Amino acid sequence: MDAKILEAAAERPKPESFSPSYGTAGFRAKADLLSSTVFRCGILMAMRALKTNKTTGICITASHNPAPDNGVKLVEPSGEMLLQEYESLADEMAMAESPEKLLEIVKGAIEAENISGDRGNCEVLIAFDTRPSGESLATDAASGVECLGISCRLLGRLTTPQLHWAVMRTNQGMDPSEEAYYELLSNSFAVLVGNGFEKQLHIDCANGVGALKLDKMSAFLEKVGLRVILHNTGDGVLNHECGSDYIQKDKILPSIMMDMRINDFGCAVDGDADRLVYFFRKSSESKGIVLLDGDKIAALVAGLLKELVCNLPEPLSASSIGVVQTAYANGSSTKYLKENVGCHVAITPTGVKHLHKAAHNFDIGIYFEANGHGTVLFKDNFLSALENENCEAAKELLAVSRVINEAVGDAISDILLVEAALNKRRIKSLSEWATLYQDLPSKQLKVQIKDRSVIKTEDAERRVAHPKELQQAIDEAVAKYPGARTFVRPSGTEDVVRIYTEAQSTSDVDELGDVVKNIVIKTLI
Ligand code: G16
Repeated sequence: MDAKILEAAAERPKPESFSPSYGTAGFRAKADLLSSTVFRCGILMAMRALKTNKTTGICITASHNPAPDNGVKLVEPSGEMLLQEYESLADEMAMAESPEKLLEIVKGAIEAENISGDRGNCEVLIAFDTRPSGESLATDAASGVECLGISCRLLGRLTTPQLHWAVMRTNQGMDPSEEAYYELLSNSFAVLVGNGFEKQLHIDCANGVGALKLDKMSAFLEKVGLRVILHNTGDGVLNHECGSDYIQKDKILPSIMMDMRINDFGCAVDGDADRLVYFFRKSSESKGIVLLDGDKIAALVAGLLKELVCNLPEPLSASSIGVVQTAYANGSSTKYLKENVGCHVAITPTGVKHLHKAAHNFDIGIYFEANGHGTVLFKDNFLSALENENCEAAKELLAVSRVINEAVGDAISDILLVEAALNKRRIKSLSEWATLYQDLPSKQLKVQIKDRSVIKTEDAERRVAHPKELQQAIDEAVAKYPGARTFVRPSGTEDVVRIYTEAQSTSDVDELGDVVKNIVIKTLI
């Protein structure tokens, strides 16, 4: 192992001025900086496979980031993201300045973790998205895995959630193939919507890997009555003026979709198809859209699941349902979930890794970030209890648990969940869904500063803990706008500081957003 690591690491030196840091969802940077980082992640995930004697995964993607970026998402044997306790080891390995230093860290970790040489069931699955740099970075990751003497399987292009799903299924001893994914999801969807379902859905694929996979899946979906019309399928630039991040932040229809009619159902995924938002056109003259974001998806799904749980016999009807949100959740959605749906609401910092963990605290844990990243988790003993029930509600809850990708937020599986929920709740149009509650006006801005890591946050990122004068100035500004809310946090995926404002009117939101942006610039630039 020692010679292999020294030799392979020397072939992929860490660029001198590059300081990789494990962020919200793994490492991200300009693709040409990442060879050393990804190689080292290969070693780390081989160590996790050896430690657990199971299959782990690596996905080469920068998700919603611009095309020249790339990144790496790391997958535990459960199919979930890398356990947070290993993030500092990932940072240490990525930052090692020389092959010798890297080897010292790896040997130290192997000893501390008591990792044996037993290679029984170990394997690492590796996939990549459509970025041009994907394949060669996947080869770097594979070299890292092979340094520890275990095998890896290159699965080619997959969406991030498909890779998470394949890892989870492999460790469950179930068929992890793409074919099995399409079959399970569409068959479970059919159980939920029954015969005679007919629907047409426009999907903005962000010019990403989702286009390839939705195209493959379309035949399966057509059989169960869902006809998908795919846009931004790869001819344009990845995530550029298209995809879920663009639609959510700019609320504008991508030019290529101007043929959509006002009553058409539209949705958009991001570059690696782990986020989903829905939308419809405001008018046939303008490019403006009405957005149904992750908060609206959570409200729709929570309503359905609550109804199904209420229809179960006692004591199952008292099972806990919780929705996990972040500070970005619109205040109206939180109020609606608590007061109208009647479920628990928990707030965590941004990042699926935090929401996913909190969702495990409920029998049914629903989590969606406003940006459309989310899924539903079911406790194992709750599912076992459902297996022993013969009622319709139990059968439908089991079908929901199969439609959904419990490993991680998955736009493809979430489309089926949304469509099933609209069907079950007899919601006929997106405008009807939009009226479940009225969003408070809100806005997101980005500012680039010299070093965003100087900002430290607290209270689930709702307040700045450091620098203190930044929060003081924000408090003074927000106090002038009744019912307003604002927060500032450093992004963990892009080199920007994000600013969120919410207020009673659009003019207040615009004004307060600008005020806070100036405060950030004045305090930190
Ligand atoms: C990733 C994470 C999400 C997070 C988003 C933005 O999404 O998986 O949980 O909301 O980054 O994070 P930040 O505001 O720190 O940049 P994706 O879709 O890019 O993988």
